[in-house]
Amino acid sequence: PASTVLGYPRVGPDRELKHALEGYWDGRIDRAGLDRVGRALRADTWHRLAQLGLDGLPSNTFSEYDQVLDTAVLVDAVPDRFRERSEPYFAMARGADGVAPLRMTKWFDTNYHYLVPEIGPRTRFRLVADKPLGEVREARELGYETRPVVVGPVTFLRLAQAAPGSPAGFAPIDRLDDLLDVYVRLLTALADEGVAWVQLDEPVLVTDGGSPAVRHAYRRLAGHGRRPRLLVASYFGDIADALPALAVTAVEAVALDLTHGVPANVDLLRGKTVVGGVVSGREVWRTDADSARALLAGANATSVSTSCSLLHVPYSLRGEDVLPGRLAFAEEKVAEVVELARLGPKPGPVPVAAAVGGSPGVHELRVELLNRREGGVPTERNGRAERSPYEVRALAQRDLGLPVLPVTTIGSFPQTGALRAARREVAAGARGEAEYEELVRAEIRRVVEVQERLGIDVLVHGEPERNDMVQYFAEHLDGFAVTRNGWVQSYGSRCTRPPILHGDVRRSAPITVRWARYAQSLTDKPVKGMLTGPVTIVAWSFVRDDLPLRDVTMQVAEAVRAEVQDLEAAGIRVIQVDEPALRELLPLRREEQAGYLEWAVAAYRWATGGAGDATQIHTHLCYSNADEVLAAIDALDADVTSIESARSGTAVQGFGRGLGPGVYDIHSPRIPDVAEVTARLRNALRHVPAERLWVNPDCGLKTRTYEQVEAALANVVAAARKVRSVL
Ligand code: THG
Ligand code: ZN
Repeated sequence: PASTVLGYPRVGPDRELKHALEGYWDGRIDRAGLDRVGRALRADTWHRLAQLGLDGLPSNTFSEYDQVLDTAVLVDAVPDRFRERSEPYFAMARGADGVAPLRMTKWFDTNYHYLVPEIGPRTRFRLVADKPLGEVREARELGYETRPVVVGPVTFLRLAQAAPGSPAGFAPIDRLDDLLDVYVRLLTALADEGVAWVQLDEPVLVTDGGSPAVRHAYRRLAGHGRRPRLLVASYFGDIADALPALAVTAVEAVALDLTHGVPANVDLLRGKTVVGGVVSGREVWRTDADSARALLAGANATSVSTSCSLLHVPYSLRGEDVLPGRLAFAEEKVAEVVELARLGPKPGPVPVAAAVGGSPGVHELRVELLNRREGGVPTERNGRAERSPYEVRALAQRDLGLPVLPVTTIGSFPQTGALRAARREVAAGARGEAEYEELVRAEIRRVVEVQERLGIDVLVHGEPERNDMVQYFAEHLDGFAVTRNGWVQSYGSRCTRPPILHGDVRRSAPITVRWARYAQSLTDKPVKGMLTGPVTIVAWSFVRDDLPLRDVTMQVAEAVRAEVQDLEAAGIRVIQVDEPALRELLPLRREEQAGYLEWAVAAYRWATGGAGDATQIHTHLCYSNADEVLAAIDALDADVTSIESARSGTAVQGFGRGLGPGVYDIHSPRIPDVAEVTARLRNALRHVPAERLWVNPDCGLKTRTYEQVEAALANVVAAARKVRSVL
């Protein structure tokens, strides 16, 4: 069989693209300098893939920001407000003075974010094909024939949103035929260039619906005479439902994500090339060759590939000493693909899930203990048995002495360059722990002082000791490993280093308590303890696959629960347990969603349910598309919920407890004025009674500067006081 991969990381093995982009945005390097970095990264990728022995090399997998944005620009779906900008591309991604960027949201159930195209009835599609053609030519100059990768038309439109001002009932997918005209032109242009294969990515195939649009789109595209051969790539799930729709089209090849099993109706693809995605592009465990070969045999696969793009894993294990012999990052995965192609399919038992991830022999105890004690996942009743109903808790929390419309922040304060540098020095052994600790304490003093001066009601310590809200906890819990350089792109130039949850999770000592206690010692106002919730910790880690995710999450919940109880014992009266990833893990198929939400909510309630009634539990969730999980957010039963709504404008209502809709958007450097915040509060009061309304920004402040934060929060406090005075 032939070997290929559906895509590759692009930020650079040492985040070269990140540094170049940020340098370019800050004016430290020019366009030519940025182009040079991109060109070198693309060349290195093709050389490396070829050197590893891969047959089919992809191109157009590079992006200066995001592949969906690239596709929008490719078809000229550029909203008018960006057209006059000097650089519409980056203006769409990041905004420009006075012009709001495109909305950003999660790419399916991954931690990658794409930019949401705005498509209206009058969007004029037009082919601007330089990027895919450019990459094909660039590779050719280096001696490589490549298969350009483009987001498919159905996925593109399904991920788009209706442009502002579109008539009611309009949906971007209504424009499919117009968009297909442009894709036909693209195929012609690629054929003229002598391109043999093109890959169209259609991950929407694994979600509910979309089959009629897919059938229509690929009948039309495959029916067009002058075109390269078509590989339609599905990933992130099983496409059984949509498979018949593709099968009746003349596309030459279909890529299947076999890590989710072999579709029952795979025989319908007879006569087409089946590209078997058996090496996970999402996980970091080494691939079990026997299982992979059995999957290839079961799917009649004639090519071997990754399950999805390798964008979601780090570049390579070089320089890492983590979990020796058990992991594969992008480069190692390419080698696996090449080796599996050499070995070929081999009939055998098809595994339900390749169980190679966990630490052998350590799975036991905790989950079983938990199961025995709780009768499975703690039930609603069990969860609730620990804390009284909200009304009772609210009474017990009265002595916190808060005013109406209390003002608080989401948790993090600006991360200064000095702190980041100090952490690097500690890691390199160039700076002592004690010195670092004093630096952190000094920062906490500063954050507390700022908040007292501004008149905030519930203070935070600012999280100066944390690199990342998940990584930090992973570094302090047993069962996790962390990498030195395992960066994965999250959006644009931003990356995270996902920890690897490989064994049973245990908390051997309190993690955050001393920082919270120190901050509380500096003020008479309540200081909020800050924790990351169990669902988010597993969502943003690479997780062992030998246990159900539910059980792994419950182990993490147990650790968080212990931390909650220790914070409470240390005199912390308000504890926030964030769950920004609750929506992200929602299964792509509706039939699996209720089951997930049940255990996700149970894990959260287990984590927080050990707190007494007098302890006020807060939670925070990011992202505007929380609508599908609103009932679950409510079921978390937190005393106060803060939620991002500044950017989307949605009013969250119907919650029977405290609610803090974000009063301004922290993702932009803009300072909101008092009138604007006042208007938002007045608007919120139409949906939320005053005694339950909280006042806060819509997310953490770590990506902002102190100057911006102080100016914005001063206006927030002034607005809260103004509205209070007339209540
Ligand atoms: N942590 C993790 N995943 C996340 C977020 C997070 N996923 C969703 C959302 N938040 C993504 N947002 C960001 C915002 C900023 C950064 C990364 C993801 C960021 N990263 C630093 C960078 O790229 O320079 C590196 C941070 C570090 O040192 O670890 O600024 O908050 N896990
Ligand atoms: Zn947030």
